[in-house]
Amino acid sequence: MTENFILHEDPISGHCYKIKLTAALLQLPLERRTYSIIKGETRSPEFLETINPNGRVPVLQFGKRSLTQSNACCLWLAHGSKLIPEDHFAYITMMQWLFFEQNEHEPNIATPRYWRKFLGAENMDAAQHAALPGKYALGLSALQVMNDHLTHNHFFIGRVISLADIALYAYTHIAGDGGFDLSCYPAIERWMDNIAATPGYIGMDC
Ligand SMILES: N[C@@H](CCC(=O)N[C@@H](CS)C(=O)NCC(=O)O)C(=O)O
Repeated sequence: MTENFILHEDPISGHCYKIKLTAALLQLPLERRTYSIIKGETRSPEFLETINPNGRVPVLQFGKRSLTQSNACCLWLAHGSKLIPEDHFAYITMMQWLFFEQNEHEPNIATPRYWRKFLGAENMDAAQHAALPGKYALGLSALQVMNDHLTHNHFFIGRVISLADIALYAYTHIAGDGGFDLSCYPAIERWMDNIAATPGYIGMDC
């Protein structure tokens, strides 16, 4: 792939990190344009008009085209690479974990991190305080599902790293910021070490 990629991002975002990690593992250059979610910069009229009418990052731009949704951006970057299994069942299984990440993992693990680390308990409204216990319970359940799977698997799809690992690693490795204790999940801890040992790995820079 020879396109010039521009990533519109906020460094505090795990979703944006997924794309940077994918590009790093594939040695794809990525130009980064940063915005502050906390300052509302993705909601400015200019951002809404020229970058993403949905007011969110990440946005991956290439030529006249662009994509939103972190996992879609990773799929575009990794097309035809070793990060996407060739076998059809393995491919669909990878997609299954990407949907799990968006539906069951991220809403319950990333959101408490954002509220605790960036918003602060004193700035959370009543609805957020009320939602927190339910999010913790569902977050713990998602981590248990991951730990059970990884007890018998090196990576999410057998022995080879794929986008399923990248997508789930992004908010798992910083789940402690949201109050989750990862030492209760030894298979997840081993898996995170395996990812960090992958050639080309980069950490999250916030
Ligand atoms: N499902 C989307 C989530 C995108 C998202 O929620 N982005 C957050 C940052 S992690 C954002 O831009 N929030 C700013 C806002 O909503 O104003 C993805 O995977 O990319």
